[in-house]
Amino acid sequence: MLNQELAQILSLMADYLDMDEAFFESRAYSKVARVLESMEQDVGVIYQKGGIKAIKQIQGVGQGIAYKIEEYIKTGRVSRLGQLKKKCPVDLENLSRVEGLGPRKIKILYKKLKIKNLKDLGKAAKAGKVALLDGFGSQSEQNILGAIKFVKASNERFPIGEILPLVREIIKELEDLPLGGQISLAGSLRRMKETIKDADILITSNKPEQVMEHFVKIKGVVKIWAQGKTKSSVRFKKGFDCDLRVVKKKSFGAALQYFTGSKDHNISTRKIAKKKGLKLNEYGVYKGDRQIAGKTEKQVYQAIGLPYIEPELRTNSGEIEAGLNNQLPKLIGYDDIKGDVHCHTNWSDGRESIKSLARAAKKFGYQYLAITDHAGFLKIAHALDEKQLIKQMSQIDKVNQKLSGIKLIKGAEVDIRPDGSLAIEDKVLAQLGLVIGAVHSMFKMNRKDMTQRLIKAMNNPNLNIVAHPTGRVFRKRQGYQLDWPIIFKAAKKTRTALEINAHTTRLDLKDIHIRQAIESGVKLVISADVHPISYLSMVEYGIAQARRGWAESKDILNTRPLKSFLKYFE
Ligand code: DGT
Ligand code: CA
Repeated sequence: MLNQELAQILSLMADYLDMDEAFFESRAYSKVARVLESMEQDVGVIYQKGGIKAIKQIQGVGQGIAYKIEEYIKTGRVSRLGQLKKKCPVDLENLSRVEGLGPRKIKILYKKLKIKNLKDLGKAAKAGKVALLDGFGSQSEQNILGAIKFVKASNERFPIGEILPLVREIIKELEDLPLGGQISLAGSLRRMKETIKDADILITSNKPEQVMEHFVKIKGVVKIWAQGKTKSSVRFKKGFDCDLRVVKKKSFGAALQYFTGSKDHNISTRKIAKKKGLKLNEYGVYKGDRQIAGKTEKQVYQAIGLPYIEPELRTNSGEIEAGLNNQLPKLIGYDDIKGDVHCHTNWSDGRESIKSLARAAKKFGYQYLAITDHAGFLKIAHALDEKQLIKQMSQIDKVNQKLSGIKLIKGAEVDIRPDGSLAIEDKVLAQLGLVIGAVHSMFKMNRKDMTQRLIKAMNNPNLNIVAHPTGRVFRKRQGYQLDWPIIFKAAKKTRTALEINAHTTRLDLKDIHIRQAIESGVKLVISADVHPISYLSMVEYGIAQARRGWAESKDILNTRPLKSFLKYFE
């Protein structure tokens, strides 16, 4: 996790340097930030083993940056960042999250209007002062006002991918204690909700004081809100809180049910218990004063007349009724995906060669992998043109011959132009085994035009999958609006699958759209939009998203073996 922290800091430094017009240095910092983001090995470990010399071996790292990295590993801070902030005292972290604002525009806002933070920006925009600046205008002012709201709202919650790995480490530390008994995640994390406010953990132990003593000292704790015998609450450096509760063995299931929530699900389950003349609370299910269930969740549900309900379904959106009628879906399992169908290599903006990505995917347990580098006009992602695609296809053929145990599909992620046409000639697309289409430009089209854009693309017989269908990016971009019933109808008719993009910054489609898509008979795929190898494991978040959308294995095409996966598109 040190890699991600450092990447964030270096990239923030790059922005400050950019504002300071140290463009060359800025580029160097942001390059290293990107390298760290996707590096497999932990920088901390590299430093431990080989010191500063080993740090300098990391791609793009020169003397200066190496010392900054060392300073951060040793002290948890980089003093140069403080100096840069002093020189230009603006809240770049939040301001640059406003869509359309980069370091240069932020500098103009600071120089001309003394805008330092979101609050200043909101005030100035409301007063119409921003529109008057060169390079802004009234449309841009309106966009800024909308974007501020979005940033403020997304500041309150973290994408699950930023929190779950950390909390798993915390749980592992607690598990390693010779003091604990059973332990489990609870709350929104256990429900695998796409964003998380705070983490909840339950544990059984007959030495609660010692458990708590250890918990509040775990690495990364920056504040102790409360330390008690049954509940402690701390803040982690990353900025989120974590509650740990010690519960009795005989109540573990009931506590788990209660603290997993959601609150609305709990209200419904309690009502059901009441109807049966029972009482359900965090200690158990009671008939009068007698506990009739509580040790396991399954028993708790059973006692009130329900089958076990998977945490991802607990949102009070029909799961209770389905449970009562024995109509709960048999959710797709976390091991059901047979291959990733959206992968980038170093032919475009990925990091790996075709071969090494294939090997990693085989090791990950996959039977197949679609190589879908960017193709069309997306320059920043080094999109391939027709000629390069043809060249790549023959390369993939060669690699396929040498591989065993995994098959590569020749594919591409093609830009969908604003008019809905695909940015690669049809006769080349027709030679590919899998064509993904994606919107990478003109995000601000209105609902009707964007819907038409996608419909036209889906009507191209060469298109198989629409990637990240709403284009939303956490903390960066709200998705564009679509007319869903029309999209689903066209997807079904043209046998176009919609993607559940599992990348933690996307999670696109959302759960509600997944559920509607399935009800409309649309097939889906789950893919991790693999760039570096480490992304492969992000598939878990996509599966969680699918489960929250009530998806079964049969709804997700890449749970099928290769042949029948491809057959759907014939
Ligand atoms: P979050 O933290 O906003 O991402 O979402 P949760 O679901 O983790 O919410 P949190 O941490 O406030 O509470 C954890 C669980 O505790 C919640 O899912 C259900 C339960 N809970 C909390 N407050 C209440 C309440 O007022 N009534 C009931 N029935 N359950 C509650
Ligand atoms: Ca919580």
